Formats: sequence, C-alpha cells, structure tokens
Amino acid sequence: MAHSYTVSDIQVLEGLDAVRKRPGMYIGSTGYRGLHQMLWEIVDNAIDEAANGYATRIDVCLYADGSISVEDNGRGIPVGIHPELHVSGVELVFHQLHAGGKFNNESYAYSGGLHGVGASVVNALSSWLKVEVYYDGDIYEQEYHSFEQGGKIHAGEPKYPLRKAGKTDKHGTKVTYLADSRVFDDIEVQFDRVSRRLRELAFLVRGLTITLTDRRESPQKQLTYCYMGGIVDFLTDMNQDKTPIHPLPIHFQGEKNGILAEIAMQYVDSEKEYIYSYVNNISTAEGGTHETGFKTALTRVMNDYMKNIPTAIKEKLSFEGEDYREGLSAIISVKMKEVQFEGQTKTRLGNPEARAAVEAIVSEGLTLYLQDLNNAPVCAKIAEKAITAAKSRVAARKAKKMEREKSKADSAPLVGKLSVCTGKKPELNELFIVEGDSAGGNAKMGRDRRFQAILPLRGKPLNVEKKRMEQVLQNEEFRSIITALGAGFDQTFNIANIKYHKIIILADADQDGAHIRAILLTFFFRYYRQLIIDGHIYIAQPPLYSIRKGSTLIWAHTDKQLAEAKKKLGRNAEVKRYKGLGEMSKDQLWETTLDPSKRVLMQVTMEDAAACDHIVSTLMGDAVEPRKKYIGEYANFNKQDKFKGNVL
Ligand code: TSJ
Repeated sequence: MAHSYTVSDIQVLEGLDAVRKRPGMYIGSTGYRGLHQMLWEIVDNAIDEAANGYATRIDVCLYADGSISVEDNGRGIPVGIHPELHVSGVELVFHQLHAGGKFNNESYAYSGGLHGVGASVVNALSSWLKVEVYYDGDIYEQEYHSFEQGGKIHAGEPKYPLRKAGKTDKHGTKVTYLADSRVFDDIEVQFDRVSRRLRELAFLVRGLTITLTDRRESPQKQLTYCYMGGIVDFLTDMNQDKTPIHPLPIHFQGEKNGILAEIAMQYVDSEKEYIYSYVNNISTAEGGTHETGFKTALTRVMNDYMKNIPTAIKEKLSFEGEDYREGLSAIISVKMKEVQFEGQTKTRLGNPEARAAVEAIVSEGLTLYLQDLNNAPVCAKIAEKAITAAKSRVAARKAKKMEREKSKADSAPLVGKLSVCTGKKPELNELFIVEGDSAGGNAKMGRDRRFQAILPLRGKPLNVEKKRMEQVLQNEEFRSIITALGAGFDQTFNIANIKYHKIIILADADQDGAHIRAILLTFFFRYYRQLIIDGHIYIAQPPLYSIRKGSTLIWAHTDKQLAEAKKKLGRNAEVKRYKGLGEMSKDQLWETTLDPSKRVLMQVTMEDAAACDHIVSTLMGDAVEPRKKYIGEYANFNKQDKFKGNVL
C-alpha cells in the first residue's frame, strides 16, 4: 500500500453523547434490527481487514451475559499516540465519532457503507466495551463504559487509557461489548440471523474462515464457515435444491475504472430469475446500476450469439432481455469507492459509473466464455433455453391478453368477497387476508370498518412456486388479492397505486395456517417483492391462550407468557387454548388481533433476499428431500418464539 497510515489520519468530529440522544439516526432503530446492526458495525471492520488481505480468520462469540466478542488476526488497530490529540489510535476509533467512512478513506481500498464510523457508535450504545489489540508481541487493552451521573448519561467513556496487559504471539484485534439494555428493547441476538450473515460474508470473502460460537446455552454451539470457491460456492449452494442445466457455474471477474466486478451465473431448470447482487459485501436487494449493467451486457452478448443459432434463424425468433434470464441464477459482487445507496431501504446502488463498468466486464467475460469451444455443450443448452423462453413468452402474452379481456367481463363477483373499508387514505388502510370463511365473518363484524378491509380466503390458494404465471392468474384466491390490492400485477404493478399500506395475513396458529402463510408469502415474494422490501406485509399474531380468573382475563402469545400469566393469576386460573381463529368471538378477535392499540403484528422483512429465496424454494419447490430436512431441523409449530429466527 503506497499510503502509510498514521493516527493523524483519523478525523475527529463530536462526542458520543449525541449518539445516545438519537440512536436511530446512527443504527436505524433500537429494535432487533439496530441490535444486530451493532454487531455488523464491528464485524464489518474485521471483514475489511480480511478483504484487504491482512486477516484470514474472524471469530464471533455470544456469551451468556449477552455480551459478544469479535476477534480477527489482522494488523491490530493502531496503538500509537496521535501527535496532536495525544490519545491512542484505538481511543480515537472508539471514543470519537468519525466522518465519512474509514478513518481516512485511503486506509482501505474498498469498504462498505457506514462503517468505520461504527465502532464509536457501538461503544456509545453499549453498557461496556473492551478492546484488545495484539501487536508486535504485546497485548494492549482498554475498557469503556456508559454510566449515569447527575441525571446525565455519559456514553462510552474510557475507564483508563490504552495500556499494556501482557505478552502474546498473536496479532489482531478483539472487541467485546454488551449492548445497553437502556437503549435496546431486547439485547438478545438471534443465532440464525447472525449465522446466516456470517455465512454470507464467508462466501463473499473467498478463503476467509469465520467461526460463530454460542455459549449462551449449554452445550455450546459452534459453526465454521470457509469457502475456497467464494461466490461460485455461494451460487452452487443457492442452487442445491434446483436442477442446473449445466454442471459448473460460469464465472468471471474484471476491473474497469477502479470498479471491480465478480460474477457467478448458472442456468437452472425453472422459469424464474434469481439475481442477487452485492456492493462491498452489502446486499443490494433493490438492485441498481450494477444489475442494470449486467442485464444490458447479457442481452447484448446473447443477442449477438443467437444470430448464429440455426433454429432461431429458421423460426425468425426475436428475443427480449428477459428470455436470457429465465432460470438464470446469478450473483454479482461489486467493489467500489464512494458508494451511493438509494431506494426505500437504501439497498439500491445509484452510482452511474457502476453500470458502465459492470457492463464492460460482463460483455468481455461472457463473450470469451461463449467463444471457448470447450464450453460448446453448455452454450447449446443456454441457446435452447432462450428459444423456449422466447416462445413461451409470446404464448403467455397472448393468454394474458385473453385473461384481461375475460376478467373485465367478470370482475364484479371477484371483489364481492372483499369487505372494503370506508376510509380513502391508503396510508391508513389495512387489508386483512383471513384464512377461512368463518374467521372472515367474525373479522368482518369485529373490525373497525373505517380503515380495515377484510378478504376471506376459502380454501388454500395454490402454491405459486410450482406454477407458471398464467396459472397464478387463473386462481380465484390470487385474483381476488390482486384486485383488492389495486396496484396491477407483474409488468403493470405500480406500488404507488397500492390501496392498503398494511397487508396483514391472518391465519390460524396450526400447520394449515403455517402452510397458507408460506404460500401467501411466496406469492408476495415472487410477484410483489417491493411490498416486502418496503415493509407493507405483516403477519397477525393471534394469541394462543387465554387465562381467566374471576373478571381478569389475560391473553398469551407464547408458552413463556402463559407461564407468567398463570403465576400472576394463581393456581386455579382457567386456561383455554385457541386452536383456530373461528373459536374467538368477534369482540375477542377485535381485542386481541385487530385493535391496533393492543394487537401484535410481525413485520415481514427481506434482510437477506438470497436466504429468503432459498427457504421459499426449499419449502415450496419441487424437491421433497430438502424440505423434509428443513422442516425436521427448524419447524416447531407449537412454539412461537421459534419463528422469530426465521426469515419469513
Ligand atoms: F470496529 C472495530 F473498530 F471495533 C474493530 C476493528 C473491530 C474488530 C473486531 C477489528 C477491527 C480491526 C481494525 N481489525 N483490523 C483493523 N485494522 C486497522 O484498524 C488498521 C491497522 C493498520 C493500518 C495501517 O495502515 O497500518 C490501518 C488500519 C485501518
């Protein structure tokens, strides 16, 4: 590295107390998202050290007291004293808020969004934090804590200056912190969520070993991730429940104007498109310029290629970009400086220069691949797939046109099932999609009709994962949902026209209900993904138990709450278990599930689109074995707490 790092590169801005005043501004929220973001702020720093070639392993450990440690074997945060500020580099990292990324942007070639800023924010929002640096034979340590004094909170104050604390032959950095329960609703991180992201990072940084140890329960759990194939392994893993039409992913990478792009792609036996992209190891669920560049290049290169394919010439086929993306699964990983994120959830890449760079890299890589005679059998299969896609696209458009004409004629009975609300403001309105006519009837009577609309579903809607779009459109349950949403479908979908800002799935807490939920979520995931991204989809959580004694009535959602309620009401309290929504009266349904001031809703998020897709295709796709395995490992339909850890 030409530029040598000194502690004076670290820019100083303001104190940490500001972070305490508005935690949301720095880590998004004080709910579980923010709590996990704390960990990612720390991990990202270690990842940068590894991605830049200085560290080969990262160990994350969750402890019983709620604290978490992250250790890497990199160079160690600088321990030298800053010439003007007279404190160590370590203390500057943890005790000062930093401007714009890495201490000074030159220290790392490419790094993610917020971080570098992150360490001091984590310190400010922790009860305590300890850093250890292993450098040149010595152990250095420093501890910080947050405490109240005279009614004022002092955030992330050092207990002592950085000091030597023994000898070591290790090198690297270890940070241990305890998120402050005065800041966060809950400080317990979710093992599944953490392991999923660490696994993803291990794929994205080829060869890096990441371990996760959970010492919160005995026996402790430990996972180790290391992928020598990087994103090629990632793609292979993503496709394990699908049927690839060629054995090895196509893989290439390149650099253009300081932008690096690496691509792995493989066609599978499916009509769907699975493109996942990353920028500096951050998932870009909303896509952006790099995805556009990829698609443009794919279309152009394939159009050229198809000009020489006899069947295509003979049948005078004309192709569209989407024909080359049917059954395509791909991972795009881009590294660049000065990233601009846009979109509702700041997960869309905005930099225009990334489009041109990725387009050039993909054009070159793909052209070379197609020209290589060793790849001829694969190329023939890809060409054949494009031909099938083009033909079925033409057929599908015809069918859809007919469908539209038909539905114009008989759309009246469809909306008949829906009980609309009287209010006209979509941002206030809620659509409940209710399992079963009888629960639907109660919900209709129990709701607040000013802003709550009810759509009862008769039977089980069909499983969209196994069907083509035309069949989905013919299904009455889905047609009534599409009509109720009022925002079009597929190519005509426009989120701006959505009639309800909360779409709430209300199904029983049994296996049938879980199945219906999964089918509906799959439908939204495949055809209305933006609704999930923008946080419009919710799952209602009706209580499982009522506990009554005399005139006191307590509702419980979990076994834990049940136990608490029993303790509170004493031994001879009467417990009733609700197996279905139909067992509740309209008033009970209002009180427990519909009333915004009392109900519990679970918002469906798409933190990790790839994992979400994976679970959907595992649970809903053709292959039976992976589904059995997944259900055997995770599903527990009686214990609600379990669902917290899952993506859907
Ligand atoms: F987030 C954090 F700051 F707390 C943190 C940083 C947490 C963990 C687990 C690791 C790290 C970290 C930082 N690991 N490695 C580094 N590297 C540096 O800070 C570093 C070291 C040397 C040089 C240099 O130019 O000599 C530059 C940097 C940025």
